[in-house]
Amino acid sequence: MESALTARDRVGVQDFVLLENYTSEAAFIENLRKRFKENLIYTYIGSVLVSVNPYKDLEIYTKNHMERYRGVNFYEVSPHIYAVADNSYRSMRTEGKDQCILISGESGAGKTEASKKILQYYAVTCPASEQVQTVKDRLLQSNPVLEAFGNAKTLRNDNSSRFGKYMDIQFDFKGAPVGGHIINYLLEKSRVVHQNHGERNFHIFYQLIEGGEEDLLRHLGLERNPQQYQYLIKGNCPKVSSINDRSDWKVVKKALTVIGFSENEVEELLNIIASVLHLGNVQYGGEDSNACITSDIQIKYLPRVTLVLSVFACLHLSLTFLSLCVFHHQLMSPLNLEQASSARDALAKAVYGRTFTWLVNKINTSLTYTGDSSKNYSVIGLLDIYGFEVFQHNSFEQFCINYCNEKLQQLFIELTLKSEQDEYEAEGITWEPVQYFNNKIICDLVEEKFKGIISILDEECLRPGDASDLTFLEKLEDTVGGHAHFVTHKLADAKTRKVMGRDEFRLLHYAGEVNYNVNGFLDKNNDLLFRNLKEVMCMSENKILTQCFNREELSDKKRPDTAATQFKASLAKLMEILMSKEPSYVRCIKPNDSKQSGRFDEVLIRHQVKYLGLMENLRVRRAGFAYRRRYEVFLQRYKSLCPGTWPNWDGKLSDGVSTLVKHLGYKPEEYKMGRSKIFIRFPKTLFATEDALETRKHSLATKLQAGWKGYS
Ligand code: AD9
Ligand code: MG
Repeated sequence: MESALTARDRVGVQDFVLLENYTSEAAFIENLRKRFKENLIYTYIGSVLVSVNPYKDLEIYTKNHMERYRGVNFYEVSPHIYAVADNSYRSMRTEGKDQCILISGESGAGKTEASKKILQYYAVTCPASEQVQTVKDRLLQSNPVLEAFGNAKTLRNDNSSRFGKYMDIQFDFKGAPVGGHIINYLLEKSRVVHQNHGERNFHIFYQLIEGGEEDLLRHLGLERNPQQYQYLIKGNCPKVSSINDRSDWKVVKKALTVIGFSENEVEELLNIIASVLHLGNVQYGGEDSNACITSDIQIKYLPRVTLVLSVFACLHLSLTFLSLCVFHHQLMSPLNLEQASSARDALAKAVYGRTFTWLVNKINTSLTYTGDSSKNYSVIGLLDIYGFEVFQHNSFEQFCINYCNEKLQQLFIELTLKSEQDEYEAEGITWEPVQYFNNKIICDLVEEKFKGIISILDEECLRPGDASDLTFLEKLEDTVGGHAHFVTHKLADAKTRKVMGRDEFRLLHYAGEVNYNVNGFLDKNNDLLFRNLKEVMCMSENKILTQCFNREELSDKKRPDTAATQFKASLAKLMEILMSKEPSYVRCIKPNDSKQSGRFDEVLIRHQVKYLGLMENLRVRRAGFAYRRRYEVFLQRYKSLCPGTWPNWDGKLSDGVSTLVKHLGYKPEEYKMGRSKIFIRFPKTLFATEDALETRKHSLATKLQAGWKGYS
């Protein structure tokens, strides 16, 4: 039998707090590497779970595994995502406090997979009646639907989430999941009309074209070839080897039925998807001064758009003319080619974006808790949001995504430090503060009122006259030019200037430097759709569209908030939601950039360890004490090592633990007794105790075996 010591040598420690040299980044990475090599992708830092994407299917998500983690204390079994799920569940049940599990990490690190594993865990292990089973099924089936419409292949991840998702799972007093609610954050709508090289549009388009039945495609006027559609060929990547669009289509269709979509609703939804593709093929010709839709294309595609959307009104006119209201007179002003193309693209983005929101609302309705009207359920929230992103070309979308990651990092810093501090205080243990980088300074740079980047962007969006992406850049230079985390070509040193365009600004994020190209910032932030296009959409007979575009919006004189301001407000709300719950963390790491199993790219991993703040996290956790355990748990585990506490201890728990550790020879400087927990200063103390336990088990097993042999 392998001794505990050799096993530790081979597979590393399962909790980083047990690392002897806990301040060494090299030791941290070495521990990750050892475990990764052994397919042990999970490791703790205290109660935080660090997960490394294996890029291969591991046999660790079976029903047996789920059972192994059910109701078992965190430290009794090896680290696992199920342990985090179970721990949150038990805290919710025993302490009655709402929980949330925050999953973070860069694009492709495994956040969405982790959130799905957690959901599956609850679906399998929680009690269920027939009604609950329906909720469980719907919760599970919401994933393929939302992924079809909200995920896409990017250069970083073949199944990249292009929207943020926060999902509440609601549990009744018996601990059964009885409902759910999803909040979605800023879908990357620009992908509908444009994709970078090597990337795709949202999965649903390819699924429909590859998997859709002949009759259906005929009805929608679609050809079974993605190359036919302008909106699908921008990235020159119609097929992805890891994706089977045809079988995914079947999964999505079934999921829509399970969630409760009627046949009519599915038909109308697909009409919208098809219409977006047809819209993309509408091309303009004629003089530059005014656009006209090229006649053969017009005949071929525009009627299809009007037909599938059931808009028999003047879509043609609205795509080539702008209607203006001047002195109470309606005037029609022709659009030039560029304006007409962008009106078409704006319509496609608006239709898709609003349909996505409709879809989320529809799923929410089907997940609505139908129990008591008073809220007598508890909640576990799952946050799976787009990870930090750096591409060759970064635009408004990356700016928003990375800002969101800054906010989450800030929350992590505040909550881990705060809760740690609270624990030391509650237990009456002296706290030693740890230095860490607080990224609040970057959050402020982006979101501060009047002076932050979003405010400046809004100001340029609202300013009549010559406002442009470049004047926005100049304003940034004037206002935040002196900020330590902001650089432009003009302000940069000679070396940086070489790698920066004149139309870019650089932010020094907590996770690294990113150059953002300002082209398109104003348009994307304005997110305007001509009024007459909205009017046409309101007239559609497609029931989904009439819910997405309503007349009230037309009479609203107030200019809607810009995209960035809406996003900022939704993030502020999200922070409030998360702060009101007890958090658990899953920190995902991507092992390499080539999506390969078995490759441990040290430089890439070191970078993530740094920006996820894992070393600081570990130092905070170790500030003074490597290990802490509630008295009853500690006693239960080790009581067999001391005749005074074995088999049962009847007295005060703390006295039992004192008796036990004295018997084990703990020196006074090695531990402290808190109010409800024992705090152990050095890992080696605990290792010695664990080894003693192992030896005892081994000798017991040997004796038993010998006994049996003697008996037979
Ligand atoms: V993004 O910010 O949405 O672009 P995620 O969500 O962090 O990103 P995702 O969960 O989609 O990444 O994982 C990327 C791919 O890694 C998956 O499609 C799987 O192929 C692979 N993966 C991730 N986690 C696991 C795992 N636990 N086991 C096996 C995994 N494969
Ligand atoms: Mg994801």
